[in-house]
Amino acid sequence: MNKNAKIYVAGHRGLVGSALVRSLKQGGYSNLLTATSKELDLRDQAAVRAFFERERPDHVFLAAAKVGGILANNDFPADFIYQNLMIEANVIESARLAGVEKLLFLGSTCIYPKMAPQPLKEEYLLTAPLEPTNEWYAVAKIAGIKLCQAYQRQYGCKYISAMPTNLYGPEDNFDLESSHVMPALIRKFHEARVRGAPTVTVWGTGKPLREFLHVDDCAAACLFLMDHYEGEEIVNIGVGEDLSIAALAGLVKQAVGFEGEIVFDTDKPDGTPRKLVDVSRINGLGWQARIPLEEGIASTYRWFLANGE
Ligand code: GFB
Repeated sequence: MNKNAKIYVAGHRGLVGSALVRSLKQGGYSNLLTATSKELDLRDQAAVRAFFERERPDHVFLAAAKVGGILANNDFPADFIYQNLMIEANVIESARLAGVEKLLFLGSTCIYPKMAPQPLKEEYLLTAPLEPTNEWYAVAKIAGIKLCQAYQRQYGCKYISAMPTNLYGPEDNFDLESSHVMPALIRKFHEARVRGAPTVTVWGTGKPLREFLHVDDCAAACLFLMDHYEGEEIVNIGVGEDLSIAALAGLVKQAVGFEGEIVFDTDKPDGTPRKLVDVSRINGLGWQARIPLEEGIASTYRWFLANGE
């Protein structure tokens, strides 16, 4: 990307979008384009077309999405499939019509089959059934991947797709009902310590395995791919290591300084048993994650103390 290129970050107030804006600013990109959801409803086709027609960005990072943790995905299937399909279709088609040079679409590792071999290689996409708690979101994200691939084939558009593993970091959603596990645990352990509560409840059995990538690493990977990748195939973004939810709870407990017990609520869903990505494609291109998990948890907790409470 040219330093003066006009770069549109869709979803700039979210976890990934805000990290992209930070990274782009740090990298000296000064011509950034953003719009809040009040200014531009990405589900509104006419509004999105008019925005692209008027603004004509050179590059687009498509980080806008309806997202949430395991319970939100399970409880609001219509919101997750409809809103994501609309956002992707509107942005991708409008980008083509406005002559956008390059677009990066952000997917998720829940696009892979529930029982796929681990680590998850990019070619496992669409080889077996999805995890039921998030199949609505996953189907929408798979449609986004297929839009990019179809636009490459039919129109020669340089639209690429990246699949980040579970992300965490500043600007995350810390609402206990709709959030992902990392922000939920940070908040639960913090509040329990402050209240002097004897226990913290962790959902599920604690046995599922997950991989966690700091969102600043994810943003760095996205900028890297925008500059160095043009293929039709999707690219995983991750660290290549995972841990159990029980082990994660232990790390967050330690970072927060909670001294009570951890209790597991097995009435809550576990979701997919394991989700570890194979990072050989992105490593082979020349990019690697840098932020160790303990350091990332500590800095995210500091951010929560300063902003999130
Ligand atoms: O992060 P999470 O909601 O999403 O949950 P998924 C991961 C694991 O942590 C599950 C457990 O096994 C949860 O049961 N967990 C334990 C908790 N305590 C908590 C808690 O307090 N809150 C939450 N949220 N989980 C999502 C998908 O799956 O991952 C999305 O639903 C997306 O579509 C996202 O792909 C990255 O990793 O299970």
